[in-house]
Amino acid sequence: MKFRFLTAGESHGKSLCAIIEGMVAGLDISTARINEDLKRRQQGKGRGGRMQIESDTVEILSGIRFSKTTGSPISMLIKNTDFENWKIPMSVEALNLNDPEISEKVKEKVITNVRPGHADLAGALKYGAEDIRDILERSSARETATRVAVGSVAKQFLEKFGVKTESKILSIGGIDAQNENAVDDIILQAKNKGDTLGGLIRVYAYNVVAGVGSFVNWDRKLDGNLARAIMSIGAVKSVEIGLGKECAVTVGSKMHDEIKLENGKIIRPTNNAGGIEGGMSNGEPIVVTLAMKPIPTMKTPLKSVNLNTKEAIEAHFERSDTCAVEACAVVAEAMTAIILCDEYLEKFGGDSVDETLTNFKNYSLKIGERLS
Ligand code: EPS
Repeated sequence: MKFRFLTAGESHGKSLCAIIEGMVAGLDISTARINEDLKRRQQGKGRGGRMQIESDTVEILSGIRFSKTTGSPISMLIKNTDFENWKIPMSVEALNLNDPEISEKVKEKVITNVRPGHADLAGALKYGAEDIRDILERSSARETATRVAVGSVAKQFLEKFGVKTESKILSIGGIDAQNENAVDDIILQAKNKGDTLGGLIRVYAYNVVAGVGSFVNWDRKLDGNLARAIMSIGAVKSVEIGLGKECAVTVGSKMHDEIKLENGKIIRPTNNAGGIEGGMSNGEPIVVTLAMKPIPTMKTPLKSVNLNTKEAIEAHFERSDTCAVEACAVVAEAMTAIILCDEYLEKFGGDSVDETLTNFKNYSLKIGERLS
């Protein structure tokens, strides 16, 4: 992996942050573009109260000078405005719990009622947490804001190579997204019932050059790397490439995309492969479809247990979104861009964007000759 990143930060901690390593030097980065993507992630039908509090913007701390990358690690910060209300229960320093006022504020935010569908139960068992907040804070989807910021840097790199990523909502709660009124209705119904909704999202990457990824070993396969990246988004439960699971009920003659000649050029009239064959891009648009589950934090909670007292209780609820499918689409776009950015850097190498572009142009010329 050439382009890599780590994120840190809790949902109600002081801030979220990310460090990117491996971005080449000399790439123009627009902070405004990063902020546009962050804003897109905050929008969408069915979002909850937290998004009213936050207006996510990035502060770049390193790796960029006069708007250009230097080749050094890029570090970025996104502040949690809500932290103002969480200073005591999210304190980094040990607190004087003998002070009744402080102790009360800490106790108020202790969670012992594990939420089905979230990281709470397994996380508490794994890390030995008695207060589930230690698990909830980091497993919260708030972390995806940092991924969107990293994804925006990846997108700005990919644009130099003509690659564009895009996402589309296919359905929400089983309703075709084109039927906007019905979608609005179903979200309102779910909200009134204290329930939540998931949906189907499709991500496209256009103009990806053929030959990115490889068939020679499992961990170099582009589809494998994309699937892992998309599946790593908290609420995602399935990832499909191209025709996806339909391939299981489609005969080979209808499944595979024929290779034809048109005016002496090699073309593919169909794209059931979703732009990936043999773990490599084949020059057609890359098409990834993902299913997002309904958010497990519900106003009308499911039955659960108190992990400390073993009493039957209702799962914890603080605040949640009824539906965050539109936000998830922006995150999925970001993860797709991150993987493609890494693959481009792997294939074309270099330490400055000019060097990477020169390598890319040479390769494109060569394959262009073979395809026409
Ligand atoms: C989110 C921030 C969270 C939630 C949501 C997504 O903020 P808070 O917990 O303060 O309401 O709104 O995350 C979840 C519901 C979850 O279960 O992870 C965000 O920034 O996208």
